[in-house]
Amino acid sequence: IQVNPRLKIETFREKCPVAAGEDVIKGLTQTPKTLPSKYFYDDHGSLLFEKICALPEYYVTRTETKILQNYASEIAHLTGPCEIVELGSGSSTKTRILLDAYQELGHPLHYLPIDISGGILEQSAYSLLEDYPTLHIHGIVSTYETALKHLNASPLPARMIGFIGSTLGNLKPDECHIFFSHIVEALQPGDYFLLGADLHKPKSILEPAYDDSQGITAQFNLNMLRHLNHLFEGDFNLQQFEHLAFYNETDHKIEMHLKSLRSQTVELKKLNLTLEFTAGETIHTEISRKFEIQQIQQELLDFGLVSLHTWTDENQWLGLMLCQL
Ligand code: AVI
Repeated sequence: IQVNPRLKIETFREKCPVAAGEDVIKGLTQTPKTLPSKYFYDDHGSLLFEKICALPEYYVTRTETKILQNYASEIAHLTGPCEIVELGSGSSTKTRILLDAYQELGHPLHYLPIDISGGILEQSAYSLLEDYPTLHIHGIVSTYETALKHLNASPLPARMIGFIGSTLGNLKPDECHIFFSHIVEALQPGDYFLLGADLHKPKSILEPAYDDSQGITAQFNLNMLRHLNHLFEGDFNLQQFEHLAFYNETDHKIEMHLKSLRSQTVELKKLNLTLEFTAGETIHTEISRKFEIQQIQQELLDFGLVSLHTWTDENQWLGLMLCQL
């Protein structure tokens, strides 16, 4: 029961677990085996990701937070009053910096967080409502694609879709194009897209960020197997897989894999799937691409998104781009 008149949360679930698992079957029956990175994010995975964001080696969150702290008021001045939609909102920590900037200008606050993990979305929504007395929240628990299709007209003169945290890097080039087309469909002419992108940098910075000394990223990667066990009655033994992360310098991307430590058989009962692993065989669980600003600006332009301004940090490790349709 939702009792707060300033809060509405909608959930769009995929129809049935077996249909939802078609991508798992496809990924695990091909060679080399792969899994979609969306399966990182059950509630536990989302909490582990929050921990990653606070790791000393994981520069992404810290750097983007600094950029937002320095330039959120410029963003609010450029867009004027607008509904803030956030894809992959998680704990909405960085969004507070934007909300503060819009609040300071006296703009009405309408926030539409979208996250696949309902627990973290709801928790952060309640905490935001306490801290921002004029804020209205309409949350959507679903995949980005589904949520973008269900957006109603913005309650304010404009809408800004935020995709920060460099999650763009987790999409393959063809997925990126499909994603941009969904973004454009959810915007009206004059609306905004705020995109955070992780930029090229030395391997010596990148690899520790995805293979940290406390082993939190390893837990995050392995949690995908626990999540699949839960969803599809599986029997992955997490002790028998190991986290691997390395920078592929040719394609400018971090690759994460899970390596089978021995030959073993794994069953996912609900999917009617029996899998054989050889010792050393890997499952590719994530890519995290690193970009050049001009390359993304050109891609965005191909979708009619004109870059208004790009902000960066002192090391030029991250770019935050504001575009307009
Ligand atoms: C969510 N995404 C931007 C993170 C990244 O950096 O690619 C996911 C992540 N994977 C391992 N560490 C963090």
